[in-house]
Amino acid sequence: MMKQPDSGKCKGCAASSDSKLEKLGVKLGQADFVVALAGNPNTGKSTVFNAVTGLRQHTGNWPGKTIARAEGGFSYNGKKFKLVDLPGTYSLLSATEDEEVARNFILFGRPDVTVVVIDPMRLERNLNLALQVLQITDKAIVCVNLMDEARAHGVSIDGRGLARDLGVPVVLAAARQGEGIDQLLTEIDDMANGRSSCTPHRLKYDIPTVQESIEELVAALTDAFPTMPHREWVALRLLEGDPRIIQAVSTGEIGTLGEDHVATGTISACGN
Ligand SMILES: Nc1nc2c(ncn2[C@@H]2O[C@H](COP(=O)(O)OP(=O)(O)OP(=O)(O)O)[C@@H](O)[C@H]2O)c(=O)[nH]1
Ligand SMILES: [Mg+2]
Repeated sequence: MMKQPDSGKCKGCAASSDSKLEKLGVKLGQADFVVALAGNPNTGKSTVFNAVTGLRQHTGNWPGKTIARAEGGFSYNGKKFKLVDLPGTYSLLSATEDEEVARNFILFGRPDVTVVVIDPMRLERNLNLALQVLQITDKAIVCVNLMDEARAHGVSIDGRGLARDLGVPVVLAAARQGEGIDQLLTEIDDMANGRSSCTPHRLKYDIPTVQESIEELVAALTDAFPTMPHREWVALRLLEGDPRIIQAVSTGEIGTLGEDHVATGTISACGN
């Protein structure tokens, strides 16, 4: 069992940052930053989304509730943030229809910050997605939600140790009670504005032949899709034979996945 960290923030501290938060609902206008909420199903992403935007995106205690992107806004410290609530996904490699919405936005939607919401009672499975996200971005925050349930089950989380091992900020939260939301907003604000930097844990592909093949594919992808982000990730999927990615590359769709998702963003949440 891991040691309970001294996170430095508590339920009672919310007032200090509440004054900096303005929930904008769907009335956002031009945002300064885009923040994605990613995570396994049922970890509380929509609950975080609602707490911060004031919207009422559907939540429930069964998996798979969010099936399309929902967008809402908030202002914090004078900057406007668009928050994107994504369907739950176990992996960036899996591709049911809902998961593809999440994966396409994380990879090609160019979020300024990606918050990965994880369940402390299913750490191993949840960290799989977190580590995949850390492979592709150094602007990520891990939010360990459902901490009230974890405590009730005698599970404690060493937030500082996890942050050190992952190389990104970790926030412990119980979003339904508003616990940890203030600290999450501070971390998002710091990261979006470049006041915090991180060095995420990354796997290295140091087998020379694999590395050479990746470099060759990245060069070809750069020629074909000069503005596409995460070309190394796409190259790895091509090497693995991911059928959906092979199809998207051969049809050229891969170059527009991010644009599609920005253009067709769904505002499925309802205002207060
Ligand atoms: N006890 C407790 N329950 C929570 C907390 N956060 C969310 N929940 C509950 O967990 C359930 C799932 O929450 P959602 O916000 O819908 O989870 P989600 O990650 O959006 O789920 P998907 O859209 O299916 O991926 C709901 O019943 C929430 O009320 C929390 O911090 N503590
Ligand atoms: Mg949801």
